[in-house]
This record gives sequence, structure tokens and C-alpha cells, in this order.
Amino acid sequence: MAHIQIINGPNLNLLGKRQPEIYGAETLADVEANCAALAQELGLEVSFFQSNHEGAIIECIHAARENAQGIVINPAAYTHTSVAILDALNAFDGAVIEVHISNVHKRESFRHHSYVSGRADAVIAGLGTEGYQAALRRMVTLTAG
Ligand code: DHK
Repeated sequence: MAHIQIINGPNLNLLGKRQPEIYGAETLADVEANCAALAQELGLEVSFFQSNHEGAIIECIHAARENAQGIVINPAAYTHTSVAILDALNAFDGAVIEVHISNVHKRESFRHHSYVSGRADAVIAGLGTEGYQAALRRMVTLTAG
């Protein structure tokens, strides 16, 4: 069974409370519960990690080198700033899907560039929290065989 590590970056612990007009009303716990239920249906094993700290996210990616075949990552604001997260993902051999809840391309220009997209196998933006589920569905194909 493929193991998928789901990683959420800074401020996503406030999902549901933070700018719900942009990020929606679901909490991170709701997202995790929905992903866990879908993973069971899809025959995937999923683990969840959220941190407001860049180094902790990098260490989670390093750990995934040993125990995961795929990473679904919403690096949040670090998307637009972090060469270090890109380097960590470049050291991971499995599949990577980048998720953004909002359509970053419809927002401020500083959100239009992602360091992570150059490494990601797929980029999902603007599907709301359903983006995580779409990523898991795609992971079935990317981690098969
Ligand atoms: C989440 C954030 O926190 C922002 O910093 C990104 C992303 C967009 C999202 O849409 O999930 O710019």
C-alpha cells in the first residue's frame, strides 16, 4: 500500500477561521478526516503534518524519503519564498503534488510564482479544500507499480 505524506504549511492550522471567503469554512481537522476516509477507499495510507516553521517542514520531507512514496504539499506562504523546501523536495524520489486551496493566479502577483512547481508532478489551485482529495486520487496513478 502506498504511503502518502500530506504536508500543510504556515497558517493552515487556522483553516476555517482565517479569511473563510478565500480559504473556506472547513477546518484542517475536517480536511484530514475527509482525506483519511478517501485514502481508505483508494487503498492509500496517509499521514498528516502541519507546521508554521520552515525547518520542521523540511525535516518532514526528509523523513518522507524513508517512508513515503508520495507527498501532497500545500507550502502556503513558503510556496513563494522557500528555495530550502524546493531543495528538500528535490531530494525526495517519489511523486509530489502541490496544492493551493485558493486560485493563487487570481490573487496578488507575489502569489503567482512558486518555487515548488518546478519540482511538482502536478499543481492544483482553486479547487478549495477538494484539491487535497483530487491530489490523493491522482496519487493512486502516480504511485502504482
Ligand atoms: C495558502 C496560503 O497561506 C497562501 O500564503 C498562499 C495558499 C496560497 C492556498 O491557497 O492554499 O499564497
